[in-house]
Amino acid sequence: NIFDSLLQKTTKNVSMSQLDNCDYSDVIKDNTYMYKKTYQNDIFDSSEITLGGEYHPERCKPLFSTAIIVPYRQREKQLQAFLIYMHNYLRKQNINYRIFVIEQFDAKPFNRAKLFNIGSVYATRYDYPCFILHDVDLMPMRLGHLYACSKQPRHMCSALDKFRFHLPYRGLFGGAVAIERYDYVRVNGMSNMYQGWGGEDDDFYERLQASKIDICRFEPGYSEYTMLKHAQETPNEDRLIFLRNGHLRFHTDGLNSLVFQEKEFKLHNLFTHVLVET
Ligand code: UD2
Ligand code: MN
Repeated sequence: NIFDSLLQKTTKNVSMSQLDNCDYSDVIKDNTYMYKKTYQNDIFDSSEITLGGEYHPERCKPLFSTAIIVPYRQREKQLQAFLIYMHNYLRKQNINYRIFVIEQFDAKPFNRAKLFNIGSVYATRYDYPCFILHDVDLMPMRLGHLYACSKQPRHMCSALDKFRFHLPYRGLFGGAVAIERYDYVRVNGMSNMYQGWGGEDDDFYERLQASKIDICRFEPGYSEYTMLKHAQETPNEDRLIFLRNGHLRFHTDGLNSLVFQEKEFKLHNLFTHVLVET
């Protein structure tokens, strides 16, 4: 039933490949526990990952193309761990993907949601039809959580170790979510106004609700995530006020009002790096 909720096909229309379609039935049945604390010491084999952190299965034709978008600033160790773990994890899923790291260059409070909007612009340039909006400190523990878009936007990390594997509230839509580009654009992306910690994920959920787009989740057994340890960031004092009147801004604050400056764009071996002033 996981498979039923996935889109039939969200791949980029690449070449007229002679290969057979990749088979995902094994992947989604495979609930192997992937997470181990030792990944940092493993010898990393980067074969088949191309410049910019893209992967394309070579033995079969992928049915899913996913842009993994990661908002980032000053979490070097976490980024290192994330890239290594995720490339090892994702290459086992037979999907086509690329990792975009959107780094905030300025010293203003961190603006997670705006960085996702910026990431969506770059992912669109690379023609990705499916976005996974992903915190840098989260790692999926079970192989079977396919990194593809479902028909409905999906909250992926619903069984997080930090929350003792329980969902704190039904409308939680933070951490790691999968959403089709079409739906992301339809709700005008996320708000650009949330600076500092908190609220931006709830605002995004409200946008989906207002457009009558329901979210979904896979079973908890497939949604176990671990969060790397870090200090609590400084909360945005205005977040509750913003949230309360957020609905007034859905159509004016988001992708259609996005302004930013690209400071640097670089293809690294394991990721596409976009450095921006917000
Ligand atoms: C929760 C949410 C997260 C977000 C946040 C509020 C879950 C599991 N997580 O995470 O999605 O809604 O609350 O904003 O529901 N970051 C940096 N550098 C910084 C600050 C943040 O790179 O200085 C990035 C990084 O990708 C990080 C993410 O922003 O993982 C979220 O920040 P957090 O991890 O401090 O927030 P947390 O764990 O409370
Ligand atoms: Mn975190």
